[in-house]
Amino acid sequence: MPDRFYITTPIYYPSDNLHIGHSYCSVAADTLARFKKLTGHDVYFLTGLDEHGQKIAEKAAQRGKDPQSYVDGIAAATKELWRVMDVGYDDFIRTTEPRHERAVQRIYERLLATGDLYKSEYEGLYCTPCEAFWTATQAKDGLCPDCGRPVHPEKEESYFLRLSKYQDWLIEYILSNPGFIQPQTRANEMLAFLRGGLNDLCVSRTSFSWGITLPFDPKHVAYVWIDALSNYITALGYASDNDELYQRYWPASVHLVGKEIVRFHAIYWPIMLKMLDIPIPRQIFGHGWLIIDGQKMSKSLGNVIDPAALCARYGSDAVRHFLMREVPFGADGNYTHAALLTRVNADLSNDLGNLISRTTAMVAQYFGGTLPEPSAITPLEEALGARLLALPTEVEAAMDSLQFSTALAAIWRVIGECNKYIDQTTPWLLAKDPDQRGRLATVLYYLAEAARFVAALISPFMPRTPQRIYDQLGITEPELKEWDSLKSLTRRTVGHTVTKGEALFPRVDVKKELSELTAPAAPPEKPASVPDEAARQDVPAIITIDDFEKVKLVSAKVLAAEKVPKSDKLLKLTLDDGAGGRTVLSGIAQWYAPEAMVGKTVALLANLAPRKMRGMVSEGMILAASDDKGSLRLVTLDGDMPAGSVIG
Ligand code: ME8
Repeated sequence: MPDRFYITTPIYYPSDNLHIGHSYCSVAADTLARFKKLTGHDVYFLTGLDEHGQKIAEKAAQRGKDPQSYVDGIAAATKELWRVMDVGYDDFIRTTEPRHERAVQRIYERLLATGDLYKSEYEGLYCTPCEAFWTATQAKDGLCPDCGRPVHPEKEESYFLRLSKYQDWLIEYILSNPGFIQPQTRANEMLAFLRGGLNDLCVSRTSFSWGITLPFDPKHVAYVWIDALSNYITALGYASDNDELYQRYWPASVHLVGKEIVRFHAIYWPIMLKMLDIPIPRQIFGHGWLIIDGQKMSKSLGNVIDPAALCARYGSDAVRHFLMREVPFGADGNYTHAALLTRVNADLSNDLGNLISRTTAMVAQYFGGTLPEPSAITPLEEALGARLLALPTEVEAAMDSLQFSTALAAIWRVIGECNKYIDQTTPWLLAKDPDQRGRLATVLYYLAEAARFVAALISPFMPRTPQRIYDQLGITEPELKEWDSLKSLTRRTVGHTVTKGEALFPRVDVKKELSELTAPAAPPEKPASVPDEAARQDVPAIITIDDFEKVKLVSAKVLAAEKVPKSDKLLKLTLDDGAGGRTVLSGIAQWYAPEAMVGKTVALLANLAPRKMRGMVSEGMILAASDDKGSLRLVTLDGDMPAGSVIG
């Protein structure tokens, strides 16, 4: 019986269309799922959307929609994105589906029956974007420790999970199962968190209704994280009439998650499962973030990259290859268009493209397009053959520890060796000497075999390219594309019709692409009649006074100002904000000399998430008016006011 492999991505918040950071995890999960299928496992791959919670309800209201139709729109766009990126999931679960809602209600009932779920009262500081409660010590300066946005006090009668009871069990489990939380740094963080002591977790809300109603107390809706985590079992039919998939695939082999949500998966989720007497997942892997200019991508910072646009330009295989090759899985990595384009040219167009085009062109030219039978081999072929036969094991070892970039690096080392082998064997010289016909045949046969190995091994990463390689090599037999066919070199390819096709990855003009990619998008054409939903989404939404109250504007006095080294635009301002002072970097250097700033009283957006720029942290933003002709004037106060006076 094949080994079972159940892999999941987080279910994403449909608070906006997904960006390349989200697709990073989905591409990793898809790649691993495909690799496990290739190596003969019985694979199940789950993804989906986390559609409940206050944040989604607020977002829908901002867009003037009811939550369900809002999330329906994002769900359709997400499925389309996965289609474009070849993310071939087996199931896509949405937490608003009745199958999920019913099962979550059963889960709450079962938790209540165990006595580990109880009713009490909660008071704390709540971060709406993260849907998480914090203590005052955790939320320093009133800001969420996870996302840096402001928290607000919230008090409610709630249900709690008795996490504290399972703290020691979990510590013990993590210590005796080193593979459970990976990479190891994340396990260490979780152990430190657990040793700090677990508070019981508040798992119901009465302050909003966009959630799953608790069947035994309908004033309450399920805490969005319990609702969300449950997806990994509800999608398999847990607590339903048909739990065949659950019986077959649970426990999950690996939950892939971003590093900031490891805590939910490695602490709350296993404890919740333990309470339910369900086996816990075999592994939680916390990957790093794709960073832009030192910051996590986010719609509100306006630095998101749309993966669909990149796929349309360079092909999804190129984008997938970049995502899996550029950064070791687990670490953070900077995203730049230049790095993507360099990968396209160096790895795909040069290394891989050249190997395939040189091999197929030479078979076409020297053997009329029929792959010849090899004759005697030399130490060069012996070495290349040994490298090819060792490669699948090397790739599998890297994949088993989720080191996608190591696996690709190993494949590309062999591609490099093949290109070197062409230079060493100089087939174009062999072709001139009729006595070397056998030698030439051997060289081209080995190259064609190398191309076959490479095609199969890259297939989990780049699902489209292998078929293009097989077409050129004339390989139609499914068995010659399988994992087992990589256990030996085969003669079955001899006699195949080989054709030189189009270049797999045409070279890109980096300079031209960069200028086009960074140019602002053309304004959308105005619809002739009623604006459609998409067009309407770009119009700033009408906000209520409650929305405005989230913005903390205060007067601040500029104590010192200086130019930021190596920047034409930025001034570093030291401000008295009436609360101990802060530093703000402001892009006003073209309009204001540093000395002209000192002594001014400005309007400060005080609760903006801190932002790293040029190695410094800017803690807020000062307000200014600008026009489209390039003028800019600061907003200052009409008269004297103490620093820290509230504006609004
Ligand atoms: O946390 N780079 O949803 P989410 C890499 N609904 N990964 C990134 C990223 C980036 N720039 N930006 C986001 C949630 N992600 C919950 C999950 S699961 C039961 C519930 C990753 O949409 C992020 O790290 O905020 C996380 O793993 C995932 O996208 C979903 O984030």
